[in-house]
Amino acid sequence: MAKKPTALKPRRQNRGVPESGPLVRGRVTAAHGRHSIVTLESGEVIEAHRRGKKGDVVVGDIVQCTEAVSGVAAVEVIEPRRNLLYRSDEWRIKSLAANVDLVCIVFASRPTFNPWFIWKALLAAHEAGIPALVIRNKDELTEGAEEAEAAVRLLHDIGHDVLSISAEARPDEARRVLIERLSGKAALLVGQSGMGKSTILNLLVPHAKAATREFSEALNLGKQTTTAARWYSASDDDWEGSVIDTPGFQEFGLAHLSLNDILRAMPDIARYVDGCRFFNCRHLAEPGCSVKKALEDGLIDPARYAFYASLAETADTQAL
Ligand SMILES: Nc1nc2c(ncn2[C@@H]2O[C@H](COP(=O)(O)OP(=O)(O)O)[C@@H](O)[C@H]2O)c(=O)[nH]1
Ligand SMILES: [Mg+2]
Ligand SMILES: [Zn+2]
Repeated sequence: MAKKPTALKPRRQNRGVPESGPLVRGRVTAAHGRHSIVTLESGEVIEAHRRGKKGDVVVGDIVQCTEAVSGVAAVEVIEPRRNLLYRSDEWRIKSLAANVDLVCIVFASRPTFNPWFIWKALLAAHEAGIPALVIRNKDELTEGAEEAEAAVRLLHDIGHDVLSISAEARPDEARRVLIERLSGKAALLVGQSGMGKSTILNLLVPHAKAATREFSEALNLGKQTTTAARWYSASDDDWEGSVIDTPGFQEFGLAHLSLNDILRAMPDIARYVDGCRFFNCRHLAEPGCSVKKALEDGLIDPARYAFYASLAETADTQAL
């Protein structure tokens, strides 16, 4: 005899969720330790804290919070991240931002730029699975222009996307070409300090300056205005999208990448690995290396090889 079906009972929706009430959803736009600023779906901006030993939130995270009590809420859920861009140093990995559509690497001939910074950022973006765009800013300057042009040419030859603008000398044009590329996207600006990231942000999101002050007040950062990434959304007549500004750090460490990761992100080197005598060749000093042969034949840019070698010497080869 068929069993009588048991009546369906509504499942109590309180797994891991406090009894205090429904959760509200929003985007983390600034974070400092356990403190964060969240823009809710309603448009309201609240302060939210992460409690206990749970992982920290990252700018760009979509979170679910308790309803704010006297302006402060608790982050209960961090929704799965589409991607996470990070850099590392010898000691630790530093998350930069999550859920980003495009990494914009900004450089300029002045004050000074380091091609390795650009190349490292390109590797980090590749590893995180995020498309990248290199932006040469201040292109009206004649000092250092030759070096900057050579850097652009090399990047272009490797197959990277490069744009040349002047955020100050030709702001309207810069705004137009950037909007064309960034429309509907969340674009993260990275680069050494002084390259013009914040200038580009202000060009794209005119209310950003005021928002920066509000972030600092809410997170009690005082005058320290650029200690971490900040997410700004634009919803103007001519464009919609988000721009994430970051402080200018001098190094973009890649200690988290394996030799294989590095090669996958360097097609100008990887193109030649097939002829190596040893399958586990690191292309440094091994005999019968087809990468070294291509370098000697002038097929690989010597600066790119030097960059590869410096990373490969310390990279983890276990994954090879
Ligand atoms: N000549 C020139 N200077 C610029 C341009 N864009 C920005 N700057 C200047 O470069 C300096 C650093 O800009 P900032 O946006 O703070 O750089 P960040 O450190 O990358 O955020 C500022 O003095 C800007 O006025 C540009 O297109 N041309
Ligand atoms: Mg800045
Ligand atoms: Zn080799």
